[in-house]
Amino acid sequence: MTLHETNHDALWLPFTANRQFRANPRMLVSANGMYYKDQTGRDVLDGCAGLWCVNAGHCRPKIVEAVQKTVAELDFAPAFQMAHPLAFEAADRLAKLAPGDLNHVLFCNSGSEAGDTALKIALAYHRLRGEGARTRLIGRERGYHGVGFGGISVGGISGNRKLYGSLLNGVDHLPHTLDMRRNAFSRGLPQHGAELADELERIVALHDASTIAAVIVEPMAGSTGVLPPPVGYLKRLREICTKHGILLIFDEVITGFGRLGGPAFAAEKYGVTPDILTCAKGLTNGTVPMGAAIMADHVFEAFMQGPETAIDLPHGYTYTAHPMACAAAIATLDTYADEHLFERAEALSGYFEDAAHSLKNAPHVVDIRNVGLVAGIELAPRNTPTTRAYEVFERAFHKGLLLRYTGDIIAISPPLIIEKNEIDRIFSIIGDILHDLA
Ligand code: PXG
Repeated sequence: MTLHETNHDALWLPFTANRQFRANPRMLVSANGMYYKDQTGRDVLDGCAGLWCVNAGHCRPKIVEAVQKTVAELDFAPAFQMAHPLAFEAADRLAKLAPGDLNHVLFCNSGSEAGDTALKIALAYHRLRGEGARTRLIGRERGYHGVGFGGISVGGISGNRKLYGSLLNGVDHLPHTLDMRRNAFSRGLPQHGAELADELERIVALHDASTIAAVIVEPMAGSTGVLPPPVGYLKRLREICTKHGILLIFDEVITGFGRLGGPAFAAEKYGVTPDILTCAKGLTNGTVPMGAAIMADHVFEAFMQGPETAIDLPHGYTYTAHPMACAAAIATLDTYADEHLFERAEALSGYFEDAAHSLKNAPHVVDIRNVGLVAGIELAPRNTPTTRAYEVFERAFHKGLLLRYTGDIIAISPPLIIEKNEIDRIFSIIGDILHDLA
């Protein structure tokens, strides 16, 4: 069936203006390396690694072959009271990549599931240790932890919450860390704002530490427009959590797998180890859906105290540690290592930063934020917010560049295999569009 014969009404696209989209669909049909091809055969430079996930670039042979081989060999294996060798290998590889004593991996199928898994483990951890009153979960304004009920409850995006009823109760939020008055056009981590972590002390004073299970934050908020943490902020958050016996969860769904340059995870880059770390996206280079929650020793051990014959965690999914996902994860981690892609991201980050900040004086730009191979360009909103950034996104696609936008912020997060001339192209296309834009 050709695209013309297909009834476009059947597919409901998520996080999309469906009626607007159907009038003028943007369709991708294949991908290789840094490029997609659209339905007209045009190359589209991938400026956002798909959806922040294709860190090694598209259709990498080692990953494709591993998935193909596995699907023909072991299409499915149950994960409850059963396992398969690739599951153990993938978990071991991931635990070795994670910093500190983050040694115990539970697999799931997405970042949303990873977030809800981490929150459930935090609640159960306290209960098993005799502190069952610790039920409060603390998120952060402008936080994104996926779309499960747990994730939207601790998440800090009103648009993702307001339609869905009362959500989890007993949730509070830290303030977000964006401060354009003091930090606009910071390069890398902003200097001001570490003291915003002290707001956790205020929340503890209000509710009492004995009622708080966990704090969950993205080390760098991605979806709400690239908000790198102020210098010292994450360390301060860690200290306050430790002082009060509160578990710290880092959601590294976007920041993981070299996105910020250097080590695999932001936790290691900033020298702050959480009690639970969640990841997804780059774990399989986007090829097969997979997420994971990685627990520190003390968290895992709390679940290993009951009778040996009792199930220690009543949680998991039919597709936990799916063979194809495990094969993809192993081959992805091999590809990252073989090609030194995290180091590459670090080495390119200065060039990328200069290119991003070259748009400082372009029309409409009110802030540029960056770290590693991520940049956010914030535009002054029109009377109808988000329309300006949407227009940049749409015009860029027609000029052969895929971007993301959120609110009036354009997000750039290319695969880590990007070349300097492609970095130049991304920012020169954006610059041209901004000059043409009302
Ligand atoms: N946590 C974080 C920090 C995320 O960024 C999720 C959890 C949820 O992951 P799943 O796999 O359930 O979607 C995410 C997802 C965007 C964009 O353009 C970001 C995400 C997803 C789609 C679009 O900002 N992040």
